[in-house]
Amino acid sequence: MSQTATARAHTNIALVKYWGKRDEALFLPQNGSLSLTLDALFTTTTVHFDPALNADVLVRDDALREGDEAAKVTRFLDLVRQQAGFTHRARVMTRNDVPTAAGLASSASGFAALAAAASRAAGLDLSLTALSALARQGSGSASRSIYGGFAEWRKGEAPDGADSYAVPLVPPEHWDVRMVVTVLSAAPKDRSSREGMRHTVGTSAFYRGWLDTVEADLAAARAAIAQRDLEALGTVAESSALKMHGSMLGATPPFTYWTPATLAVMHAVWDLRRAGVPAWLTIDAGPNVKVLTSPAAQAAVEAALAAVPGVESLIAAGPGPGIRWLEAPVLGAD
Ligand code: 2P0
Repeated sequence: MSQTATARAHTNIALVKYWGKRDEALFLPQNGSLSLTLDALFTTTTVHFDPALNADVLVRDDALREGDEAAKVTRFLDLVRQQAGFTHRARVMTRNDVPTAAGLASSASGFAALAAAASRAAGLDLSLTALSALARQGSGSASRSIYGGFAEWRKGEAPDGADSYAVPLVPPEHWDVRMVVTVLSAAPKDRSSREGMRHTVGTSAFYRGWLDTVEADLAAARAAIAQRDLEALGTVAESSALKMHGSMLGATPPFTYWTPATLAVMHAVWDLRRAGVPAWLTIDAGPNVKVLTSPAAQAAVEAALAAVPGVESLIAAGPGPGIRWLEAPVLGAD
């Protein structure tokens, strides 16, 4: 076996959201989702299986990581070791190329890169489909970061998760859209997406309503992407995000990831639209608002968002590539 491999994966933003699991252990979702992979935000990871190690070692962004974060990586590597049929421990070195303080979840790019690097280092030659199903078991949204451009995670029906993986819809060259991410000055989220979705599935009076419209939203998003219809895609993306966040307001007790600055940015986006600028919002399990727009309108959107009180910085991204294996390793602290 090769023992060492390096891979890079880009993060993705869901336009039709994943919110809720039907199987927590296997990371099987209640609903399908659809996303855009971004060029500007990515994770690069080297995995080295070493028979001399007694335990896995995780170095992220030049610092040794322990506790929950390392435990999740070990749990994931156990899946790879099981498939490969050996028990060697690994040294994992990973680097997040995400602008400082972006406050963006890196679990999608992180587990996609880890799946690609660890499987290759273990000598497994997985198809992209198998790689997506593997990445899913680190973090659901990671299943979609295997592919560039637009991708859809099919929820599947099988109890063992065999048919729950992402498929590519169109490559990045198909359509140049932009996503402008607002980085808000806010306290870090106090409820993980994992816990937030569990609480919503278990207690929300609106959860059934959330599920009821997902299939139609997926169909509308697929058609909009095929036709490069930004208004149609933006409309369904904004609707999906707001329905997801509405389901949290229906939970017992209710909760939200929004802050006053979140709401201020939402109003700024709606003002832009009223002024004829193509801009639609989406929000994940945190306060930051992401705005879908066109290359031509990007400057106007950035100017308007930068002027909203509470917006600390902006990150603009376009469609990015899928998983790649690299020659050079990530060098971590010894
Ligand atoms: C998504 N989110 O579709 C949704 C929308 C956040 C809101 O996937 O528990 O880190 O690891 O499967 O993938 C973030 O949750 O959750 C997420 P787990 P994940 O992008």
